[in-house]
Amino acid sequence: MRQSQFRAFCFSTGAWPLAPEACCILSPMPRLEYHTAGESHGPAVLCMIQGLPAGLALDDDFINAELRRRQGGYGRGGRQKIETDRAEYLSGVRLGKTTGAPLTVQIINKDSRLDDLERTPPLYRPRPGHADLAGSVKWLTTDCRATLERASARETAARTAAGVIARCLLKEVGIDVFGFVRSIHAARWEGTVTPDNWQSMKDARDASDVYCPDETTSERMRASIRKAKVDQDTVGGLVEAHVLNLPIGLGTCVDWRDKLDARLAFATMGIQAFKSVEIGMGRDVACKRGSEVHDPIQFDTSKQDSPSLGFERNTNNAGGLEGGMTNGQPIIVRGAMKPISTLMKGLPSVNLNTKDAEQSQYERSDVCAVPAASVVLENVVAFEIARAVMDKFGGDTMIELRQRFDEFLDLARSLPLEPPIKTIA
Ligand code: EPS
Repeated sequence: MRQSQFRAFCFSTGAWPLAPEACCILSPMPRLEYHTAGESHGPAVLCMIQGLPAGLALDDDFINAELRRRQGGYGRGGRQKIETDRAEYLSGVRLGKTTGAPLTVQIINKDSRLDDLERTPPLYRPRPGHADLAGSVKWLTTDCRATLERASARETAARTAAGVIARCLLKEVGIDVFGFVRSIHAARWEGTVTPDNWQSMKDARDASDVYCPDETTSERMRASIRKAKVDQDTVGGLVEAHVLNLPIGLGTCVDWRDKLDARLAFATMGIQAFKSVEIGMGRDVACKRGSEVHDPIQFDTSKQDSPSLGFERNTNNAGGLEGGMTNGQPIIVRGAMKPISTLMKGLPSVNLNTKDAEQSQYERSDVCAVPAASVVLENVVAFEIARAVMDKFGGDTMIELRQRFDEFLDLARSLPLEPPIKTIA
């Protein structure tokens, strides 16, 4: 059994055919995975990634540029003027390349003041929509501070770092990811992103401080954020990530846990303040007929050498995923972020010590973090794609990964590998 098959067997059955220690010996590469740690006003936020192959060159300019982009966007509060997020490696990197050992990234919090009670006081009046109330009861306290410090979207800096590192791996096999803001409050861009126009859309997005590729819609988005600020209110929106140049067959239809759409939905819903996720046409499929939803298949010999192998579609309502697997079209993931739950004017709440009706406590916050959320989505999606790449092609080293990736495409292009089975008429 190949190492990647062996790992897949262990994961899909949940049962170890041998003692777990023996599995570690047979399977030295853990599955690509990451954990984060850190509080918003603690000393740092961190992520630890395991399962990265050795020999992956880390593009620090790219990684730090994405961290800076996540800090930006019109509608942010005062915190981002304090922070200068940068990835610092604590393990798993030597001379700019991964070693194959667990990789730890640290992002320093300059606004570190967790134990300073004057600047970081207890919070007894929970904000509706925030983790405050549920967390304080869960941990049997009336002070919501510890909950909110960990629940804070500051943690997405660590997840962005993990995702950008995964993108360094994806770039090596030609896969690109592009994220942008589709809407903020009522201002929505109706344009289409395709494999032919995404590069120019990316330039347009980068010229917009709300990370939307269309300037007219960007202006309406800014106006909506300005108005919310004047009203001491907040606004949410829709963000979208497209993954391009994917080979067919990442993910699986065999086990529901590893269906790629399921993994993407899980990762998207894990982003702070996200309340829904859609793939491709999303919820609109429910009110259409099959003939209006499913993307007809054609074969284009001129595209035989592309990762789609020439199997083309004029539409992409499936968002690049059929049966939990990539189908050669771009993946399209859309997430809805609710308005930030910290309102300057507060919302009706209860003092957890007295049970008296009081307005929720105000904490410095953002009016709108949808642009930042588009960067987070882009990168958490990238991590899931990188995991699917590693699941299918595996390898302790980047050399093996690239070789297996190319070999698979050669085999797939050579189909049929056996003469078709003759059927009785
Ligand atoms: C957040 C509150 C604000 C945001 C923070 C998320 O932090 P502070 O209370 O320090 O002003 O700025 O987001 C970040 C720090 C970040 O880097 O994205 C919250 O309550 O979720």
